[in-house]
Amino acid sequence: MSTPAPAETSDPVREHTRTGLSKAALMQAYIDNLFYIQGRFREVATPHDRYMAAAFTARDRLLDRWLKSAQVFKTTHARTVCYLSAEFLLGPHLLNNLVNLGITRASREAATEMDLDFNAILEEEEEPGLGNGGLGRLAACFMDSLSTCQIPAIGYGIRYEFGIFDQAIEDGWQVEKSDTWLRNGNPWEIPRPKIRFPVLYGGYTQSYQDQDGRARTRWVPDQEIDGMAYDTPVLGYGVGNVNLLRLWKAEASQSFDFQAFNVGDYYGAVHAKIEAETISKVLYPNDEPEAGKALRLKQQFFFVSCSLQDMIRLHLNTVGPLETFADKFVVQLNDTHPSLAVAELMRLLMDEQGMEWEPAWDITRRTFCYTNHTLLPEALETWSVNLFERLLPRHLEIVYEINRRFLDEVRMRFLGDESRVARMSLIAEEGVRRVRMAHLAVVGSRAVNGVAALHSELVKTTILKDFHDLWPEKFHNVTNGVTPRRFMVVSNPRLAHLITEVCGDDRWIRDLGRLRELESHADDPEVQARWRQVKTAAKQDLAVWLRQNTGVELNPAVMFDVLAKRFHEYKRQHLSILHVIRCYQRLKQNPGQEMVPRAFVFGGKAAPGYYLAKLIIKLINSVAEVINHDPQVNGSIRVVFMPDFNVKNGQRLYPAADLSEQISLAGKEASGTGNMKFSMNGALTIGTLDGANVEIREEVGAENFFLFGMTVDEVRQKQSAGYRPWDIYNGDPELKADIDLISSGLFSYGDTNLFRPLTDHLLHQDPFMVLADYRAYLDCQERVGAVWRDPAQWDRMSILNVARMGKFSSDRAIREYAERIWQIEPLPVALN
Ligand code: RUG
Repeated sequence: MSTPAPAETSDPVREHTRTGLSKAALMQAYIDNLFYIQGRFREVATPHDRYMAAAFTARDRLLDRWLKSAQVFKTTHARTVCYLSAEFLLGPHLLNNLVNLGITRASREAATEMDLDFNAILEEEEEPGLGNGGLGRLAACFMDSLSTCQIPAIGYGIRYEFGIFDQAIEDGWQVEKSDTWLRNGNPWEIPRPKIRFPVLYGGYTQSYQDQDGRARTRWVPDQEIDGMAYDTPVLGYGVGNVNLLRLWKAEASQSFDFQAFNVGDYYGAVHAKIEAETISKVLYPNDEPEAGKALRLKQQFFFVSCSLQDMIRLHLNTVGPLETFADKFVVQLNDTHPSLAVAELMRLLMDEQGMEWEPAWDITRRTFCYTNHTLLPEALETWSVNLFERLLPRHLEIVYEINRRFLDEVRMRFLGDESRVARMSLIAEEGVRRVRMAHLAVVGSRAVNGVAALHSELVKTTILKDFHDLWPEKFHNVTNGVTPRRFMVVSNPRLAHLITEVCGDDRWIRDLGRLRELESHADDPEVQARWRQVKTAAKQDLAVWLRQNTGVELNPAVMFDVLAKRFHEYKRQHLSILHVIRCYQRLKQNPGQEMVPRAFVFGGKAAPGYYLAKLIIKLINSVAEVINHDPQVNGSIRVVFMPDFNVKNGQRLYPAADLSEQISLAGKEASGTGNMKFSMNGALTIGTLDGANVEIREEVGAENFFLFGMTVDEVRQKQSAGYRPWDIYNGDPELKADIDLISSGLFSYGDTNLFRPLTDHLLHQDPFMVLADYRAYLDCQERVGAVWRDPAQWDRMSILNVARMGKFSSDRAIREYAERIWQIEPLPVALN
């Protein structure tokens, strides 16, 4: 293979190798990067070398735009959103960046001309799994949309050395493997060794008088570590705006090391270094029990403290006096994980910057906004006062003082209502005293929002009702959204291409409402045929991947019925497997029975310590084993578990799904975002009236959505009337037969005990009312089957689903935050 001609001979006007967007410039850049960064010539380059060279080629182009953005933001003193999130589930960068740069085609052509396999290069990328699921992925979608909507922003988080575990399936069980995403280097980040801040822990506080005779508090910590910044540029789609994702890595404090060396304690210094670095070592899986979480509290404080110190530094360097801090920055707290920021900003303003309480509190309250993502009591964070005091003694004093002043306000407003005062306190007094982080976030913020209309209503009427009574104007809803760049253009290029052709242009990618243009084509047989071809091609791709990775063969002609999300009882993966078992029994009992053939595809991780969730994974795999090996049924139904559901694998699933399962118990899923991703890719939804399903159904039309199950009110009524799952089991012979089949040992090589914890739990407690919704779910699945038999009808519904998904772009969500909550205007950065 000959070396391609350098850029200047193929372009009339020579483009810069590092910034040019033509095929020739990209080829030259790739070769240069392979040589000068990877130190390889083409004949010996490994797949990884090729990926790195391609990544650096894209990154140079990002940097060019980033520096221009930074200049604009600096000179205009732009108001800036700081998005504080313990998780950013980014997914692979390369193709997303090529799409946003507008150079996918040129890159593909450049690769072909250099005899490189473009898709193989993309596959080589290891994704940064710095999040658990929906919450972390939402943060990543928001970063994309903030840049695309031209809102100046910094995402602040933690650069975990080990992200969410990789999931393997062994003997049907989930096995966790450590995620070593950094082992081959990360070409997207830029280390900033000079941007580092000390983070303090432990010790005690002292009172003293300052030079002006004012009473002050000094914190004497017993541990100091450093946070060092790593920056990743985030480019918007088709714009010049690049925002910054700044993740903090924990390192031994340089001053502490120095002291240890001075007294000759070499091993002590090394030990301190190791201990310091553990703070950003590993992402905690959620849904884990409380024990041993001191490190998590340390992590939360670590990134919050670094981020606020960084904001103060930026403010003092550019704008000036801290009195205007809240005009320069608005800080969005993504859940309660960063809510220590309220106390830490108070400390920094008072103890470090010498402010009095009142002005510091005024700034703090004007700076923060808080997003709630869950109503589940076990997910609402609290920290024991003892642990809090041990790690953050100064912050506990500040929390107490915030609480004292706040409860005075409550008492004034609700005279004599001491039970309300106890409910609203930042400290839960019953049992072991605990700090309620959601209360701290609400009191310290000027806006609070839920993530879907139903969820935001429930926030106001249940968990934060007392706060809503006090400050109704603080409460908002911003329904979640997802980025159509990653979840349509990157994941499903065939569909994106077809949509662009039918709509006449690709403006829908930045303005998703334009998908409405598809509506008038929903009945067009030619569009329908092409729509179907696109779906079938995606199903073929998925089938190949699943065969290679699981050994299970799927027929792309059958309905792909997909349930992929984190495993949790409230999400009710076990309801779906009961349906699978029902199909199996029906086929076994009535071999001639007409049944719509289906491939049931499951995916998702369970928290390592969540036994029942892991048992549900085992059950799915065990049912799969029996069904897939039974020739009497395996022509009609197959079951497959996709291992290691992450962003990259999600991108394989969304385009290939015909049916999207969104079957949580009403009132439990705050929003869900997978529901949006599936629907955007033409899957029809079978779902309950929960989270954003409600709004998806409103948008796509009730007739294009398969609804089943109890409403929130019905759930409440049933619970208060005394829910008895045992009676439902006894009253429904099919349900009884399905559960009995699990208990019989058929799926466990005769072991009748293996699944007992699950079946017993369902029969006697069933906290998420699987049994109560079983019959409605089965009936609804019959309706799904009936529509599937009419392909034109199915295709029409699928097209209409996509056409009406405009609302669920994260661009819309970000615009709502910008207008209603942040009061921030777009600041366009010119492309050239
Ligand atoms: O469970 C929620 C999802 O319903 C939601 O769509 C997502 C983004 O808002 O956040 C998820 N979530 C909630 N993840 N962690 C929590 C609780 O900390």
